[in-house]
Amino acid sequence: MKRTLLGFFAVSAMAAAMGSAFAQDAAPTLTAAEKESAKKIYFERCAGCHGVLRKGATGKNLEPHWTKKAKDGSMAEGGTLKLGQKRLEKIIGYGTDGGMVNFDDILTKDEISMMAKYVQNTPDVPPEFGLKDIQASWKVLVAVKDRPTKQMNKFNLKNFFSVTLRDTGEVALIDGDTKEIRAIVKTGYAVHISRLSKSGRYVYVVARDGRVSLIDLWMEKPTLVAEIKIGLDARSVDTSKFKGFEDKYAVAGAYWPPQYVIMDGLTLAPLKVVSTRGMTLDGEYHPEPRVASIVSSEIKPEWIINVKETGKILMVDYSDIKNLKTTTIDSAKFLHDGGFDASKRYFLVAANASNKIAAVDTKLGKLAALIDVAKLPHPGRGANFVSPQYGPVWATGHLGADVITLISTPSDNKKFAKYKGNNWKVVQQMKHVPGNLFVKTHPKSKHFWADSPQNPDRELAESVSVWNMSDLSKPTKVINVAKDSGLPVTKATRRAVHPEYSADGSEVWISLWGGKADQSAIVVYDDKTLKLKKVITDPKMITPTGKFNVYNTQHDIY
Ligand code: DHE
Repeated sequence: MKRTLLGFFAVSAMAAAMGSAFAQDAAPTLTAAEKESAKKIYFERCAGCHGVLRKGATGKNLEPHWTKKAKDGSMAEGGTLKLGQKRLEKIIGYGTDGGMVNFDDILTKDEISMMAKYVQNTPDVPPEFGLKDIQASWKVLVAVKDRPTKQMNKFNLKNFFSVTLRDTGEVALIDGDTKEIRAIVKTGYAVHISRLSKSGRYVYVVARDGRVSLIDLWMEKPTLVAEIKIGLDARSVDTSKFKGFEDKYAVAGAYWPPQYVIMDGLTLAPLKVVSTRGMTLDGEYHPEPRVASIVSSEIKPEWIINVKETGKILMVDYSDIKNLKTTTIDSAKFLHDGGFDASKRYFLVAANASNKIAAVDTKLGKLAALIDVAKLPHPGRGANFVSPQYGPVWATGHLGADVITLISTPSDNKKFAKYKGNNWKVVQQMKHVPGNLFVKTHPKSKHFWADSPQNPDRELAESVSVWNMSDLSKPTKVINVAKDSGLPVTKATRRAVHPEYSADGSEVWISLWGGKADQSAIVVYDDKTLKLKKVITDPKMITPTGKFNVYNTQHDIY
């Protein structure tokens, strides 16, 4: 059986059927086939928020001590009513006010009932995936000596976009100047994000099945040159960006097993695996502290690695990986995504289930501030601009609140000295709608873009909002991207997601994330006029989500 999280799910379903040590206590029973199918759905749809071991993070704890009703009617710890079959079915079907989305349009009634039963059973523990397994999965498809020594194509690579085609497990490399798809590269299951090497030559892609893919943009056609699996479930990847270490190392973080892996930047050869298991901020042992976002400092040879469940931010010094030095910064629990401020000295990360933003001073290796914000902050990498009233700010949107939060960030520029007293304070909340995932602006733009793909209202989920920097009190325009695309209306909501700028800041690209069986599109707007410029679509354009412009990603421009 293949070593994948899904493979594990299949094995343990068989074991359950055979009445082995995997057998559960007196929870609702499932047939072996149901259990297998429930595990697959749990991994694909639920584990990201609730954790493989169901200990809870962005989503609630789903262990039997509180999902399963007790015969004697006793309450869970803290006096909470235990959930039970009916309540679970309602939650899965219709979602919650706490931000969980409804699944009644994705799962059938029977599947919802099966999932409600499944989560009342004891979670199974998937296998480890150490250096031997990682090594065995490693493939170099084009050796470094066989790669070109100069760019072999005439493309303007700076304005390429690496686009996640989520449900086909591919990325599309799209030429930003001509809008042509130059290559589609097979990556991994439910591919997640792309990051760029410091030189801008290599694209690193991470998929949810733990696969990291390395694409060389200098070849005649962008080509996959190496791949590896760093775990069974992963979300983050980055490279070494400090002077003298350009393109030398890559690092990727896994959700399962909870670990990060340091690799050779040119071949992905695995060099070191580091576990993130350990104590939370509360001093309790956690078996599944997952690696969330990773960013690469340009002012020190360090990666900033955010460990979700422990609430600890690791500053990992890669200048000597045999003697790895790590500064551990306590922040707040359930760290998720984040990005640098405009100076690139400070890194701001959402502790989303704690409704906080943690700001790290990467120069001093210390927490600079812990800022209370509205419910479920979700910045992506955030957005930096100079507010006419408050000076330099970093912005985050929220999944669970109808605002965009602006936080004042420090600056060495004397002209901003008068704003110093505001630093690390929430200086403004711009009115938006809940269900926002990503915000974006560009140093050359006067506009600020925010999506709302998780909003339950179809029209809002299919639209984006744009503000003019001179008046942030309300959006100047709400653009219905699905309508603009001209694509036929389908059963599935076509979520408008992840605004991304072209290298020169003149265009904004929005993904229209439709159903798996539907053709989707990327819709391009002129940033000055906010007018539709181009709809990029193709039969192969299935479920586009994140888009990563080479120049902007390489230089952390957002
Ligand atoms: Fe993401 C970034 C985790 C679901 C699109 N997402 C991130 C990061 C993490 C994360 C930890 C930061 C990576 C970094 O910077 O190194 N995402 C998770 C989840 O755990 C979650 C909630 C559930 C899951 O099971 O995966 C999840 N993410 C999604 C989606 O459903 C999205 C909307 C569509 C998709 O393609 O899967 C999605 N996530 C993205 C994107 C980014 C991202 C586009 C990068 C934003 C950026 O501009 O950098």
